[in-house]
Amino acid sequence: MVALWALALTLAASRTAGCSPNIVLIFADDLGYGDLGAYGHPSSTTPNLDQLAAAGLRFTDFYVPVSLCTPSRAALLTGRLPVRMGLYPGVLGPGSLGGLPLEEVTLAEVLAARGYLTGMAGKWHLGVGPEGTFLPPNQGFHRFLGIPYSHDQGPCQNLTCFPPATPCEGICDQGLVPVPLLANLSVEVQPPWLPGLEARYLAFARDLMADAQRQGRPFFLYYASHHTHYPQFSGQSYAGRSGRGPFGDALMELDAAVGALVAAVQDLGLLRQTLVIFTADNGPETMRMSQGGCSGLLRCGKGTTFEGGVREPALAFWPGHITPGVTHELASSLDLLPTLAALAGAPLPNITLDGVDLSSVLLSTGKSPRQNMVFYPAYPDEVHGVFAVRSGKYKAHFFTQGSAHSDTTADPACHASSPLTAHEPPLLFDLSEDPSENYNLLSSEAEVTPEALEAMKQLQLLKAQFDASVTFGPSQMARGEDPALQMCCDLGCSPWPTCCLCPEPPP
Ligand code: CSN
Ligand code: MG
Repeated sequence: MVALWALALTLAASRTAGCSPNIVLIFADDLGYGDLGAYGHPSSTTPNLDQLAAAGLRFTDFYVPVSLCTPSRAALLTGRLPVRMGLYPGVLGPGSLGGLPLEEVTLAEVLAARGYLTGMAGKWHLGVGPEGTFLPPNQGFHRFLGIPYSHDQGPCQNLTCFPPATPCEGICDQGLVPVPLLANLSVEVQPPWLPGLEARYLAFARDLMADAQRQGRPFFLYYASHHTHYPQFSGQSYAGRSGRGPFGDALMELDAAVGALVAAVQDLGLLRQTLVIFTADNGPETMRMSQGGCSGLLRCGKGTTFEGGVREPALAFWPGHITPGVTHELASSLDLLPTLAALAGAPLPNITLDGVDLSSVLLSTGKSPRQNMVFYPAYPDEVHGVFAVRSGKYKAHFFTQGSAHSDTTADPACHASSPLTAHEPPLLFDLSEDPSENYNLLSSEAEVTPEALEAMKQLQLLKAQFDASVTFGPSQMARGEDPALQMCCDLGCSPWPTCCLCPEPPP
């Protein structure tokens, strides 16, 4: 055993600078801290993710800055807080005029400039815009196959069950175009049968990897799964098989896709040259009850700044470079751009970044340079600023607000019925002794310690300094919606929008 560890460390130390690793970044949708077997879920079936956790680095304290899809994805791809880019309030819709501003520098742009072949499969949700201005091909991705927003942002009934075209349970938005599957900037199928997506995405991923290898360049694959977002779906091999209902079946198919991606890397002989990262955009949507995912021991879920909304599972797997283990270092999706840029030897964009380089954590050469983490609500404004701040083991909530996304949990503080509340003094939790945020160290019943008072002062100062330093970009959501911007494969057809139908070619 000792010899194996020593070997792993020697390999880590011998990592040659300038040899840019391939990168597979897998991003799950609405998946909570407690959903994976490796994070303690008792009835999930996630053997491939559990294997990545066992053979890679498993983060216990990994955060997204906002517990909602669009802003979380913007943070992931730019290393910047979404308010800086105007990605607030809420999420983008199919007809939104706004999107991820083109002047933002994405991870794909950083890596493409370094010679990577870049591709994205899956859910974008960072805007479509006129002529597809905001789509991935205009944001650094050489190739794109996917749905430009959530699969419930259109009439998705009949799309989620097996066999195709059977009526399914599940609620999705009516009066919008059927969800399109795009290949680069054009509609490939409208609407695609959702349980068939994974096979298409995997074929896309294998082609990207093989083409990059043939061209003698590294690849960056961003694999943004729709699975686990409501309404859940899964292919024939998974429906009813997980032992955890529709959510578990969808998760099981995502898990199998992760296994297939790693197998594809292995088949090309690239395991030691490929860093695989897995995390998710936000915590569980508990308003869907048992179909909404699980935050485990953490409080609340999606739409809130409690731990269940913002703390996510995160795994990093890179045989020969990353020593298997668990890390309690503070880390964030904001850190991926600077970290991956450092590993790839790519220069950082000349712009304010909120992420830090975590390569020392990945390669076990040092501690996390991240000391603090700030959390914005789904509907932020400059008057309230950040709702919560974590520094070391302490987290202070200056404002809390429930969210409909976190309805039905046992704790009313999570629910939409809990209004925006200012806390003076803040709620203060010691997350190492109390990760569930149960025991406010500053409550009137608590015996307030000097350490707690000191932590409170430090966090108050951090909030004040941070809020004063951040400029909100003009809201992209405030640019409004034009239903005519929705992508339609049959331009000029009627009756719009139901006529936007371009079925799959027969098999
Ligand atoms: S999200 O889920 O896109 O994963 O955040 O599918 O906040 O109004 C959120 N929302 C549709 C959704 C709407 C979604 C909203
Ligand atoms: Mg989401």
